[in-house]
Amino acid sequence: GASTLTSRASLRAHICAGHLAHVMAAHSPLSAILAEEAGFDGIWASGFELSALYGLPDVSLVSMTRHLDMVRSMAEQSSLPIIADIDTGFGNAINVIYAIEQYERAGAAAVVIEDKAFPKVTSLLADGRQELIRTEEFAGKIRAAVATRADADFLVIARTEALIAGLGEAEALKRARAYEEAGADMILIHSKRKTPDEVESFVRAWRGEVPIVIVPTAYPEMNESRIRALGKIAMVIYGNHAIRAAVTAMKDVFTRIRADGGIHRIDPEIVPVEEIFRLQKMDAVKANEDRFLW
Ligand code: SPV
Ligand code: MG
Repeated sequence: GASTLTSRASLRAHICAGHLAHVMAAHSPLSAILAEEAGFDGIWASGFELSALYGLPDVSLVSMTRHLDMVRSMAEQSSLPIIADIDTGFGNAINVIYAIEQYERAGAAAVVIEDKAFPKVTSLLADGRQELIRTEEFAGKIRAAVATRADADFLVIARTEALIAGLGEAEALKRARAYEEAGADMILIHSKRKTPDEVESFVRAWRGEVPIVIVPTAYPEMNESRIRALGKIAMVIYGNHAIRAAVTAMKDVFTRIRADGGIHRIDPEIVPVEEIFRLQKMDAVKANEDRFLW
C-alpha cells in the first residue's frame, strides 16, 4: 500500500496517531513478501502458523531458536514491521529477558507475550486445557520485557487469555489493567467466541490508556468498519489466514492433478513459474551475471 510501514518507529507512530494497523500472519519469508505486496501494515510471526508448517500442534513445541530463525529470515525479505508471537516468553521473566534481546536483534518491531502457563495450549481449540499464571508473575514478565528493550520504539504487547480460559470479563479487565501498569504498550484481548460480543463488551469496558489489539479469527463478522466504529483498537491481526490459504490452495491443486491424470488442466490456473522467479528476484541475478560473470 501507499502508506507501507517500514520500521519500529513508524509502527509506533502509526498506532499513536490513532490509525488501525492491519497485520497479516505469515509462516515463511515468501508469505511475508506476499503480505507486503497485498498492502498490509505488518507481519504476524504466528506461533500457530509456524507450528502447522512443521506439522506440529501449537503447544510450545517449536523452540525459540526455530521461531527466531524464521523472524530473521522474514526480516531479510520484508521491510514491514514484524510482530513476533513469543507465546509465554519461553519460561519465566528471566527467559523473557533473553527472548527480548534476541527478538530485538533479529529485527522484530514488537512482541506479544501471553499470560498462559508454559507449555501453552493453542487458544482456539473448543475444549482447550487453558491455564494462566498469576497476574503478578505475568506483570513481572512484562516489566522484564520493558526494562530489557534497547529501542524505545520496540512494542511490548501483553496478551491476556482470561476470556479464552473462561475466567470472565472482570478478570480480563483486572489483568489488562495490571499489565498496562507494568508497562505494556498495548493489550491483546483474545476470544474464541463465534460472535464479537465478548470482545466488544471488553473494549467498551476498557478504561486504560493503551490501545487494544484483536485477533478476530473466531468471530470474522468483526470487520474493519466495525472495529473502527468501536474505537480503542489500534491493531487487527489476521492470525492464521496465510496457512489456511496455503492449505486450501495446495489441497485443491494436488487433488486436481490426481483427478486430471496430469498437470495439463491445472497449469493455466496457477501462477506461472515466472511469477516465482519474480518473487525470488531472479532479475537481480541476471543483472549481476551481466556485470560480473565475464
Ligand atoms: C497465533 O497465530 O499463533 C496466535 C493466534 O497466537 S491464535 O492461534 O488464535 O491463538
Ligand atoms: Mg500464537
